[in-house]
Amino acid sequence: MASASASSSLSTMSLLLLLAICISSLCSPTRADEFDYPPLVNGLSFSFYKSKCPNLDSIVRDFLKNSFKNNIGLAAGLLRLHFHDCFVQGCDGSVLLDGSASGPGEQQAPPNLTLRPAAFKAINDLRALIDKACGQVVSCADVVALAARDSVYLSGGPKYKVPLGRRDGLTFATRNVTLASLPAPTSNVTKLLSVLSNINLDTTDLVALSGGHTIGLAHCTSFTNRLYPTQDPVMDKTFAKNLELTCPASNTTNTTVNDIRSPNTFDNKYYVDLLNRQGLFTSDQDMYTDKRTKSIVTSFAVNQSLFFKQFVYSIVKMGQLSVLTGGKGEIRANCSARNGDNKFLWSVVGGEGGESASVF
Ligand code: HEM
Ligand SMILES: *[C@@H]1O[C@H](CO)[C@@H](O)[C@H](O)[C@H]1NC(C)=O
Ligand SMILES: *[C@@H]1O[C@H](CO)[C@@H](O)[C@H](O)[C@H]1NC(C)=O
Ligand SMILES: *[C@@H]1O[C@H](CO)[C@@H](O)[C@H](O)[C@H]1NC(C)=O
Ligand SMILES: *[C@@H]1O[C@H](CO)[C@@H](O)[C@H](O)[C@H]1NC(C)=O
Ligand SMILES: *[C@@H]1O[C@H](CO)[C@@H](O)[C@H](O)[C@H]1NC(C)=O
Ligand SMILES: *[C@@H]1O[C@H](CO)[C@@H](O)[C@H](O)[C@H]1NC(C)=O
Ligand SMILES: CC(=O)N[C@H]1CO[C@H](CO)[C@@H](O)[C@@H]1O
Repeated sequence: MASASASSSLSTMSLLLLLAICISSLCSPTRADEFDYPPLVNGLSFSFYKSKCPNLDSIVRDFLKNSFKNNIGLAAGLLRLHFHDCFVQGCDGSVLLDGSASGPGEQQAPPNLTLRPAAFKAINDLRALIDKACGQVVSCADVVALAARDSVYLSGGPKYKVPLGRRDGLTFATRNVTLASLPAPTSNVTKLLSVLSNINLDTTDLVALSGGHTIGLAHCTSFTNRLYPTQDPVMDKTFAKNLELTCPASNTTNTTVNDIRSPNTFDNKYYVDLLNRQGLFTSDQDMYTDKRTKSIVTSFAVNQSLFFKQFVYSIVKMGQLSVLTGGKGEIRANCSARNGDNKFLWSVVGGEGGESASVF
């Protein structure tokens, strides 16, 4: 490689170039830069906490790595939490608000009843660790986005960067707003595309983001519309028979896995399921029926790299939906409560300048 006789100015230049690349951290052993990213929203950046909380990445990664050893299902819970946060009035952490203080928040609306309590707990636990290391500088909405990212990576999926700098919202999402913002699993592609187009997500985003169903669980009630009173003719017969055993009409309290081929691994097998008519929800399987989405499904089923590449693009896009930045919103002391509703805030030291003072 090192050729002494080569033009010295050229080798100096390439050395400098290599150095420059290394300094901009592209030289780390595990690369996180192989993907295309959508344009970043004003106020968000990949290096937002670089000086304010230099160990943020490793705090989140190490905590989740440990947590997933005992409960890999938590990864699915955290990924879904980010989706719900972003789809309902933007990625502002409002999904985390405990509604009991000021009326029903997103947690009380039907689609969210199946969000995992362990995911909410993990966000609060992470928040406590981050506070201890850096003070109250990282928003809960950013913690959710980071936790979703690491859930994908630690489950076998792509390693990607998330832009940071979101602020936490002050507005509760009402039950109605939540219901209108989150599509039901009984939706067909027409309905899904119409919901997504309201927030500027397109057909490819729909297919790529639905790939989140490569991990996690679903309750029978999310898909028994395809079993009773009549079986959905699109569904594979053996698959349907097994689902009927898991979810007999007389008792639909059970759960089953979203992706029968590799339920805990973030891979492209979800799309292989769809090709085999083993998608769980109408919203999943209809993407292989509808002409607008069928070829995208097939392209992801045969090429995992393509799926990963598109998933990264689409989830970073999703992660920037209606974010609050700059001086908007706040940095919550407790992810479950707005600072103004937080009885315990007086005991918080090292809070973000000015914010705690204006609370009471
Ligand atoms: C396109 C519209 C979508 C619909 C209709 C939908 C619907 C659902 C439903 C009904 C469940 C099962 C809830 C239950 O019965 O327990 C579920 C689970 C899940 N969804 Fe989606 N989803 C959609 C998009 C997404 C997106 C964009 C992501 C993330 C990128 C995602 C990630 C997940 C995960 C990881 C689970 C498993 C959660 C767990 O095991 O706790 N979903 N989804
Ligand atoms: C919520 O939606 C229901 C049914 O569409 C409607 O009756 C109710 O008035 C709405 N509530 C609010 C607060 O908008
Ligand atoms: C899709 O669902 C909507 C209701 O959300 C319904 O009006 C429409 O007929 C359905 N389209 C097809 C092709 O099934
Ligand atoms: C729940 O699902 C399991 C696994 O498919 C099945 O063995 C069990 O009988 C189901 N429980 C009920 C109450 O149907
Ligand atoms: C359904 O099955 C579950 C688990 O087997 C059981 O705990 C529950 O009581 C059953 N519910 C009904 C309505 O039979
Ligand atoms: C799969 O997708 C990747 C990423 O777009 C692309 O570079 C590669 O050529 C594709 N592979 C095949 C076999 O088409
Ligand atoms: C955080 O806020 C929730 C909701 O108000 C409350 O139940 C909980 O006790 C608070 N946690 C801490 C550590 O203050
Ligand atoms: C809109 C939607 O997905 N609603 C579902 C939310 O979860 C409950 C309980 O699992 C279902 O009954 C709803 O259909």
